[in-house]
Amino acid sequence: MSHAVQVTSREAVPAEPAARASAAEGASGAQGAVFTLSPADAAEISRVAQRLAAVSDRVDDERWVAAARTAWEDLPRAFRCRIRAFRRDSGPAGALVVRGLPVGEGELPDTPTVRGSVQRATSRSAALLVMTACGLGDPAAFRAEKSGALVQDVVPVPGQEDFQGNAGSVDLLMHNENAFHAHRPDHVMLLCLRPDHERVAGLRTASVREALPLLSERTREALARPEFSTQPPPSFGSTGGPAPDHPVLDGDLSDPDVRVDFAATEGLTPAARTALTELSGALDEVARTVLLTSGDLAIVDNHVTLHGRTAFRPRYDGADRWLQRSFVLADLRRSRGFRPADGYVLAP
Ligand SMILES: O=C(O)CCC(=O)C(=O)O
Ligand SMILES: [Fe+2]
Repeated sequence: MSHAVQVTSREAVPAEPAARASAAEGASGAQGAVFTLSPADAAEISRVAQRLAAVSDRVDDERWVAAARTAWEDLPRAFRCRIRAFRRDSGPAGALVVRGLPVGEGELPDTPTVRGSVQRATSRSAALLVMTACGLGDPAAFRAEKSGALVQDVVPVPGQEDFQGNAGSVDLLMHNENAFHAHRPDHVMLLCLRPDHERVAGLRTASVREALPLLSERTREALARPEFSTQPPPSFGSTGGPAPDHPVLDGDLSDPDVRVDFAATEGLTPAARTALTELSGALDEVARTVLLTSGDLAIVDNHVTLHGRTAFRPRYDGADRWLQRSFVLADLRRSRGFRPADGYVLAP
């Protein structure tokens, strides 16, 4: 299972992002790892999610999250095993798409169009996200972003087309989620309720595991020095001062964590700036694009994989692209000092 790569030579290990796509379990092809639910498992998940949605009408109710943790145990074994395996090892692509989740496609209301839109009321899709968060760790949110809701809408907003955030519809640059934050999510989950009209909006993911062999040793060393500064994304309000300077690559440098947001991270030295440019090129070379469709859940390992989105054209007619998003913290206790009353919301 080791992802350690030989990093002694620039050409040592060619990445193979263009490997054949395959829907097989664990396959890591052009779309990364894909896990397709059987119809029987999807039906069982639907029953569990509907039961859970009926337990309370409020998502951000700690008792509902506790009920979701219990309900996770009732989900089909194959699904739980795949999620838990991904938690242990997110693979070369550091991302997994689960296909065929029951999001109630035919019964969905119009896609929201307002900025900061969140889901406070329980629903089948909210149940799916919060149960899965409990399988990966615990759900979490940030008070300063989308009002700290555990289930957030990712929808295009009129007038925000050029915004570098999930309300926009131009290319969204590659980023680790909340890269500036000491307790950034361990996993980002994006559940597709509706694709865009033209089916061109692609979730892009790029793993440092696959980009690393394309980087020179000098670049890897430069990225491992704490010579980078990352600003909070525009979706955050004020966070009370700048985050400390940090390295982009951290940990075991044969399988490092990556921490960068190409819209918010700057190199503080000429070598750091050059290294960022090289990293960006390498990530682009290994990036995968997946056109999420209704019932697809993308899970991104935010330690090793960046994500972004290709451009699309919203119509604001109620049938636009609609994802729901939740964050996961693998070890909630570590962020206790940021979470008032031991809740799920980090503040500031
Ligand atoms: O729209 C997408 O596919 C991804 C947006 C994004 O980066 C996010 O919601 O965190
Ligand atoms: Fe994001």
